Amino acid sequence: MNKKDDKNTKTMMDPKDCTACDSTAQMITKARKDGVVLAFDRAEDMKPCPIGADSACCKNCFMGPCRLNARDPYKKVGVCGATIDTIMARNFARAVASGAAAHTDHGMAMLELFRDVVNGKILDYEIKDSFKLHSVAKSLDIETEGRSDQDISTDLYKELERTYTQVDGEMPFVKRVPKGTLETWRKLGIVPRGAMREIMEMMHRTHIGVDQHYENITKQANRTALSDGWGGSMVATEISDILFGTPSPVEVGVNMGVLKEKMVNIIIHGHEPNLFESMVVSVASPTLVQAAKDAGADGINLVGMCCSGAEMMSRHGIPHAGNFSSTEAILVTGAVDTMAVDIQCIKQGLAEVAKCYNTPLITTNTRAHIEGAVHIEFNDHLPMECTDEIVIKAISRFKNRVHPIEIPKEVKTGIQGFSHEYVQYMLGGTFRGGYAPLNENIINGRIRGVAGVVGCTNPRTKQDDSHIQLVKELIKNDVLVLLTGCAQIAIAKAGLASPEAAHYAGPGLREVCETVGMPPVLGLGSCVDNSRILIAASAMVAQGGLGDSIADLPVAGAAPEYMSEKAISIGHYFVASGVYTVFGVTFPIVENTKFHNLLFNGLEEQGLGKWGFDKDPIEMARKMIAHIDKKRKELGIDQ
Ligand code: XCC
Ligand code: SF4
Repeated sequence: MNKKDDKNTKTMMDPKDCTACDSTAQMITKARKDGVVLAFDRAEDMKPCPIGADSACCKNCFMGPCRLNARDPYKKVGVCGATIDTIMARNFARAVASGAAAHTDHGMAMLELFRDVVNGKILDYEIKDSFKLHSVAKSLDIETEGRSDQDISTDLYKELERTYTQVDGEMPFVKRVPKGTLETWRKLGIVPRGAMREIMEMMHRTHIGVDQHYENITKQANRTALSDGWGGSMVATEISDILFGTPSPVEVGVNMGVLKEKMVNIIIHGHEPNLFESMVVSVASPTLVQAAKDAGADGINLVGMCCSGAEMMSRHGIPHAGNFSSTEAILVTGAVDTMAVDIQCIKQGLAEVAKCYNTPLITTNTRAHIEGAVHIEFNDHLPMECTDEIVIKAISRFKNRVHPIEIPKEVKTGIQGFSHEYVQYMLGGTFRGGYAPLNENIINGRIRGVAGVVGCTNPRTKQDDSHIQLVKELIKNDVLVLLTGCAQIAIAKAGLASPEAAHYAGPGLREVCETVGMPPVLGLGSCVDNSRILIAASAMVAQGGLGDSIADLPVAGAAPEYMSEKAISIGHYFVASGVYTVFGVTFPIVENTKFHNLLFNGLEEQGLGKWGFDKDPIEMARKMIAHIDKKRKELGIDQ
């Protein structure tokens, strides 16, 4: 049952403590008035199991589940004899495998789409960015001179298919890894072969009675995570750019105020851009626009949420209504005429909330059905069959709106759409005698370092709040911030994505922002677009003056409000690529154990990056800045 019972009413948290987003707070209040329960309330009701939270519980076989005591972690072992380190390492590795599988399967779907566009089996999409096609092909040593896009694409498909299917050797995009980083991986034996093999081996090794040394389990977790960052995710990003266009800066409005009372409002929420791309075509169809007008609407208003929203916002300037923690809340406006979803981060709770407001919730992907939702399968070969149907459902809901509408007014406008190519063009490009401008600005200290702030929002912590505090503290200290996913949306809602936000930056970063006309934070897109940060980091190494591996760079990463296994995979591929990466909210580990020491120190001693954890965003910033300063010192640029 979704309607709350009376006994819950007393203990409810003030909406202002649930979220830093005024729109979402307004909708939490309305939901409670309407008797509708959201994830914020369920989070209060659902106390996490403390043993599970510490990852001290194993249920990998049916002699268990075995629960160890986090306060005295070495006192007990599981029925099979597994120690706390084995149990935590296996749990962590399985989270990496699941997150990597999600990105890899998404990337594979994009690659299959690309294949069928190239061989002429799919006619509704085309190669939009031939320049990008050529540059990706060149980066993989595919001959491009004097060849047709068709021939280059055929070779590129064959090459990238190895990302998934190869059983031995090195993945194609390993060619982009800086020399020093690659040497370390080769020495450690963690260069990813093929994503399917790495994920399969990870699942095998974490089965009862296989790999029972936390160091060896972590070694395969490194390889699996790298197969995501430099494999599945990177393929998803690069192929999506080739098919749909590489993002470049665009001004766009973010937050629930992008809904329009007098229009048919359609929200697309999920991760794969093809559904959304076809929606753009459907909502422009003169027949459907006319149908909307006949139903009394001014037109059709298409907006995005979560990651496919972030991608479409970056590529096409499509308005974005909010991040993960706002997806149920926005339905409470009563103004959403249809929400259509594909894969990942789609709360099952949406079905009940949608029902309360008579909003059709439409699932579209064969991999992701939800009980109580309408399923209209999206087929790449006939995409409009699904997307037209979504529009028709939305128009009919508009006509039959029964609920009063309350749309929060907030919209913040900012600049989005910074692909790694654009970052390089803006801050790199031509060499001025010495190093490229980004490197030059880092060397001369105007920019102290670069931070990637990424990841989800999580109802276990005040929505957006840690993102905002962390980013403000970083830019105040002259750290340039790159953003993706729900973090990017949190920062956009706070108004920090506009060039005017440069006044929050320290004097050095402010000067750079004012010269270039850019905001102090650069939004790069969705979760898979974290691969853009890897490419940007590789470019920084290639442009010289900052060492020969990613681990040498004055950079750091953070996911202050993460919640998904994908975030663990992303965090771990940054760590394995050489980046100090700090997470917030919670960390699935018992402190003062060997496995903890490996993640938080040992990996760095092997030449990789390392994990960090802090609940307090200002402390988190302090740790990241200290790391950046340490790297500057090692590079001899700490004047
Ligand atoms: Fe999901 Fe990608 Fe996390 Fe947002 S940030 S909650 S994973 S939508 Ni990528
Ligand atoms: Fe218990 Fe070992 Fe089975 Fe895990 S694998 S549930 S520790 S017996």
